[in-house]
Amino acid sequence: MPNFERTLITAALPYANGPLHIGHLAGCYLPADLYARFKRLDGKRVLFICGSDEHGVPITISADKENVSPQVIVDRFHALNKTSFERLGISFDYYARTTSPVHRETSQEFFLTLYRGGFLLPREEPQLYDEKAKMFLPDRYVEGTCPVCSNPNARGDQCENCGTYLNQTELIDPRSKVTGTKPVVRPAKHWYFALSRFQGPLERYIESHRGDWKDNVLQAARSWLKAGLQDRPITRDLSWGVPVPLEGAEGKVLYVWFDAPIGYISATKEAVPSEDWRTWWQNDATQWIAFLGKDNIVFHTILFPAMLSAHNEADGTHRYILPDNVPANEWMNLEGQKLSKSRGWTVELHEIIERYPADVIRYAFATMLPEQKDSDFAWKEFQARVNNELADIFGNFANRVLTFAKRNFENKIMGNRNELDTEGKALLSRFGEEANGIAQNYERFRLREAVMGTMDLARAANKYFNDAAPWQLIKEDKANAGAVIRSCLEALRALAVYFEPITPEASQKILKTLGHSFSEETWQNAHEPKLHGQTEIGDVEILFSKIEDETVAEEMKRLETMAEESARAAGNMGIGNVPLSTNGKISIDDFKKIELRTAKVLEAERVPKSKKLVKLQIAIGAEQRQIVAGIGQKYGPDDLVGKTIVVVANLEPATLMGHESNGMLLAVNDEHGVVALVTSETEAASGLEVR
Ligand code: B3M
Ligand code: ZN
Repeated sequence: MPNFERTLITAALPYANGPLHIGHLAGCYLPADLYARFKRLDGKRVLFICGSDEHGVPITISADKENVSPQVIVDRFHALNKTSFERLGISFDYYARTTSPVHRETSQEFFLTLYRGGFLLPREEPQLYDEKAKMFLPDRYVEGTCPVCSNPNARGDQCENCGTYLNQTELIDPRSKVTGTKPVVRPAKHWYFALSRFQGPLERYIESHRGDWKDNVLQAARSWLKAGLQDRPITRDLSWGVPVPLEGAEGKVLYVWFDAPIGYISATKEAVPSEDWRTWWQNDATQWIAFLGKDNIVFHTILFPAMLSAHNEADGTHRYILPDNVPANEWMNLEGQKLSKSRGWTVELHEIIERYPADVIRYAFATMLPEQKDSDFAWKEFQARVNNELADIFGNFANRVLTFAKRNFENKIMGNRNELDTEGKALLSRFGEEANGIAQNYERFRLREAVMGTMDLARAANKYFNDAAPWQLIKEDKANAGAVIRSCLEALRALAVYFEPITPEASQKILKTLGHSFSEETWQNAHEPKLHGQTEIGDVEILFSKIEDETVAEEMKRLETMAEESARAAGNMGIGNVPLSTNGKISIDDFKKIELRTAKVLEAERVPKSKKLVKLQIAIGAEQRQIVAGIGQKYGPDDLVGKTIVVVANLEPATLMGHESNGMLLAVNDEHGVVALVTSETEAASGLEVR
């Protein structure tokens, strides 16, 4: 590996249009932070940059929904996400915003350099236009059927089902998300980036990393290259964004994927004084590691490298570096299902940090990173990791050693740094060797393994304490017991260093208790004894509390409730306590749109892992179908089979905790939930109309 003088670490700039969730943490921000903290301990100069991506259609769509300006949205979520990161101990050196003046200027300059270099060309191309709203539709304002996989809800820029990147005019049966009407095709003028010219250079760039990049990243980049690079429009008809700095481009802004990555550069300008930003971006002795989630891979391995290369050709004096590595992760699922905000199947960062200490979250997630393939987050596993590893191994070792030293050696660190017993010395030199292996895992972005390896060191320390049995030894030979405890205290100090990337708060606490500071510590010298004899040992706190079974049950219940509420809000399972409508009266014709019918319950079973959901097979006349209802706290399967209930028969299907529901049963609710089913008074046949 070349000898770099400094490491620039970027983490994808999250859209400031909603709260971040655990998938973001595991996919990008925790790995980036583990790596940044490791590099700092390894004595490297590090600049760790992130910030809010405050442009783009996801933000204008959120603003439209709430009927507020985009600024209101980005102010809210920039603050929320920045605070979540701080509370989780994500150690960004700078957290920027792409609405800043420096960013606007930097991206306009970048655009103009490419424009003058002949890399941006105007073109008139057919685009979808909403005649009712009188506007051209940016990609995410259009939905339609995917030409590749026939998913009926593909977006104008990408089909989320098969992952294909689309041109909006390729959508079959497009619909405008603004008015719901079918848009027409009209020519629109935009500037196109000459991406196709970089096919060869990018192929060589990607293949030059075949030995050091992760397979998933190489594959994503190669599949784009294989399809052949096309010139891409990089301007949009929108009012929110960085204005295109050309005459005749009024009302147009830079495409968010053009300005967002430039955000790393403008953030650096804001983070470091004057011209220093160039040493981070335009110096071959800088190593740049770009952390991001799976869906951002092509933008960081193809589009942005091409933009930087174009800038290099156009500028001539200054040369930008390209990413040295892009260690993107796969997805993290939640309790066996895809994370989904709209389905309420999510755990948001600002919430989880209210309930658990940062270190506990960091450790547990670090053991479950989706590095090679998708991983699954389960609350039971969270509990097991925290209780059986973090608390029982690392926490327990710290507690036993400190308590023993305080009790038996007058509250002080005994002896001096040369007075270790033989096994204690062996333990520390083993630490030194294994730390090299762990460092290699960090460098190769095998962070899960690095974390497991670190926990193994704590395991070895515990074993050493058990084998040495100082509580026995002290009865016979106090000096020898002192040497054992001195070894344990040095091992604890070293563990605090090795665990710092994972559990920074606990590591600080341990060193403070030992009257020691990080300034004397590096990854390489952590195994060398350093504690000063006679130092007073501070108060001993329990480092990690265990997670109770009830807490896990509460988390599961919270998930279920959220999933049900989301389904209800989406109008698919109208069980709830809704105030009576006062003004929003509907006509009899409106009411007739709702098809209510009697149905016979044929079979019923509880949905696994859910207290509330019951899955029913029902007959509506000759037709048989499945519905899922949130009535499980009042009704069990046996109460239901054979009943004649009333269902909304013409409701769009919905999926609840992975089970399809084809209709909704009617039930009486109070504020605690369901109190009674609506049934037919006589044993009516099923399929009859209810009105
Ligand atoms: N905001 C996409 C995302 O949040 C985008 C990343 C920009 S990184 C330059 O997934
Ligand atoms: Zn598709």
